[in-house]
Amino acid sequence: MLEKKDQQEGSKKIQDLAKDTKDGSGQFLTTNQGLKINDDNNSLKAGSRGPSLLEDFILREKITHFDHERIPERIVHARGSAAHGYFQAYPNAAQYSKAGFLQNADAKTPVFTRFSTVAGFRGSTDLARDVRGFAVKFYTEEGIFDLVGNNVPVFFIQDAAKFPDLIHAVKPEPHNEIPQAASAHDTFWDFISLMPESMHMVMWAMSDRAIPRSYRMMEGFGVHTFRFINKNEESHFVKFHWKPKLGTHAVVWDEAVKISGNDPDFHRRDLWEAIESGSFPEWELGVQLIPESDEHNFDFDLLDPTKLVPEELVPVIPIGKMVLDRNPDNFFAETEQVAFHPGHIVPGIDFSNDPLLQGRLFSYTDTQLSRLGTPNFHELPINRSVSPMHNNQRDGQMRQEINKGRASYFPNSLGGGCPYQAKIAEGGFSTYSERIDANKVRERSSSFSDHFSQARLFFDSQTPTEQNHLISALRFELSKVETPEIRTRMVGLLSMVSDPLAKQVAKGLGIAVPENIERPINKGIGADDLGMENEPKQAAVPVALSPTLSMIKNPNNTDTIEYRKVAFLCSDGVDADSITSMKKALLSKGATVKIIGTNATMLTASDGSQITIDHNLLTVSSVLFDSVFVPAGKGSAEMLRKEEKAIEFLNDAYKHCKPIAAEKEGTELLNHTNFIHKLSDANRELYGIFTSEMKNENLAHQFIGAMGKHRIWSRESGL
Ligand code: HDD
Repeated sequence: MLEKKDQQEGSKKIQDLAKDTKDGSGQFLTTNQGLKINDDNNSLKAGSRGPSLLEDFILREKITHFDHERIPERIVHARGSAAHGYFQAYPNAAQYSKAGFLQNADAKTPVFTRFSTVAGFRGSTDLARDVRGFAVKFYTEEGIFDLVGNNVPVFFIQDAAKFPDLIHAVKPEPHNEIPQAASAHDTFWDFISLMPESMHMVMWAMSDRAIPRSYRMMEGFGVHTFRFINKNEESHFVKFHWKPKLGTHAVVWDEAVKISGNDPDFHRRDLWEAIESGSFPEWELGVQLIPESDEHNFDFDLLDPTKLVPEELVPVIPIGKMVLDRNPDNFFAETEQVAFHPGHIVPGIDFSNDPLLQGRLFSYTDTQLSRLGTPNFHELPINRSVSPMHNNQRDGQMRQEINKGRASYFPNSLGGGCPYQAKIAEGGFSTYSERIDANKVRERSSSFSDHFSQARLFFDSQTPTEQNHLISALRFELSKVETPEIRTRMVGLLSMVSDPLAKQVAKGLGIAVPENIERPINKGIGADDLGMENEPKQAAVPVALSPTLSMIKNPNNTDTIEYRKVAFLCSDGVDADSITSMKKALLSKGATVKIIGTNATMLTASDGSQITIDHNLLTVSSVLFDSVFVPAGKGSAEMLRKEEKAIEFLNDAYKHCKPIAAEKEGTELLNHTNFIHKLSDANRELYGIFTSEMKNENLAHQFIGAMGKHRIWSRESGL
């Protein structure tokens, strides 16, 4: 939680933004030129029924501005949400990198963090099966540092040259612009089936990682190997990890599809409401550090972005935490105009030669030129540094700064030699002096050619539940593919990852796993064209299983239920005490309770008291909640029994493996569901159904315990 003083004053960045923040309350309406407007409802006309006059400069200004309100959306990651917060280093961080923001454990560095989906347009659903962007802008005292990562630690391709192809393939098809925010179509799988290097990332994208429960429950990764430079100017390779305090959790696919209809803003709303309610999302920043001398000690290449470094080989060391504690004031000015760039670094951090990263270093400034329209985008309030910024760059569209003096060049004598260069001791940035001795070649290193071992490590490390979800996702996606050859090629590639996986997917598609795998390599689309010297090979991975790759087994998950949303299904005649006692127990653990009623305003409880309804049953579904409670109350249970939507609510909650509790007469409602009769009294609790015919203190305890496990996965396998 923020200290009171910080909340009032805001961080240095919030104070910086305040210079440009405007509030019209208590003010006159004016034109952009400051002229007070007397009538904003009527245009200037020749007579009250006559034609409008061109002279109407007030109308023209208003309409012209409106006509230009939109800017091009991001070519990827168009759909996103962001929040302000701070990063605070742990005392150990200073030894690993000389970066200023890692030196002082008492200092809070302002951050602005944007989460996004990749493929969908700006208005698409939050619950698309997709990778999520996880981009953090650190406003450090030494300049901006952007950590522009994803919620998946690897990428589809190894070289930036393939990025436009990948994105063309996954975006809606060019002839009919279908489908929106979905990879389940021919062009995507055509491309993937010809790109064996994508197989590891495909495993992640088809796993439940691609349908997170919340932005607050996602891990984040810098993906590439970067460098940390310490005070002795020594370099270590570094991989960045964000570990969420609330654990890493997902929804299930059927739920994702239904959320998209019920509330396409589900993740955006979740982030916004959590921050508004004071339940601030938090992540720990961790690093895997590898000395330069160990660069070649792995069975994969550290420069290959389709590989991760298993945590069992190199542990993640926590070096700080990020807390998001403030929603933006204005979506466009902040979330839409923020410009990230993996090339924004500070002394103490540097790049590796990962060819994907190297290409990104060009792309991000370039894209802002077309999106934000001018090289002066760094002057936008959300993008400007809180550390002093002076140079000899001048002019350009929308220039805000008024630079004084005659000298806009360096060296100069007319300006006293200013602004002057900083020595390294004064904080001047100097690139890590890496020795390079090589021929110029357009090639890919043979050390990049094992495309399957880590894909298999990922699949094998999942629980059977997660493996089943992954298999279903592949069956779904490939069933949407219309070209049979693409399906066959994909199943062939999958068999290089895992036989059981390929067989299961093939079964769902009604095809056989091809005996002679038609690898692209054999069709002349492979090695040479992809610049690979060798055929895709398989190397032994030194760990057989990596539990951190599984969400269900993830050792970082805790049993917190903070800000989990619980639906109380109610109608008139509900028992007010039953609501109060369960609510009290849930709130004490940080959960949120919503009263779902059969109208939009008030319920009359059995004791005659009035209870405010949060949502009319008509407008919500159980997919929007983490668990369901049916309180006691004969009248309420009888009314709900007649509501088809109430029964569907419970059936879906059961199907999506969510804990369900019911008290006294509330339990009667469960008799009308499609699951209760499959369960014996003895195994109900095992399957996350908690009922008490009598008032029972234990009920809340059991219910909360089950919510802490996120889902009751035994329902999928056990029945
Ligand atoms: Fe990228 C946006 C993450 C590869 C080119 N990328 C963008 C965003 C994220 C990432 C999170 C959204 C930032 C925001 O919220 O504004 N991108 C990644 C990761 C990659 C990656 C983790 C691989 C490890 N990207 C990548 C490549 C290229 C790009 C190889 C081009 C060669 N990415 C872009 C872009 C975007 C972008 C076109 C679109 C909007 C923007 O930059 O500002 O330049």
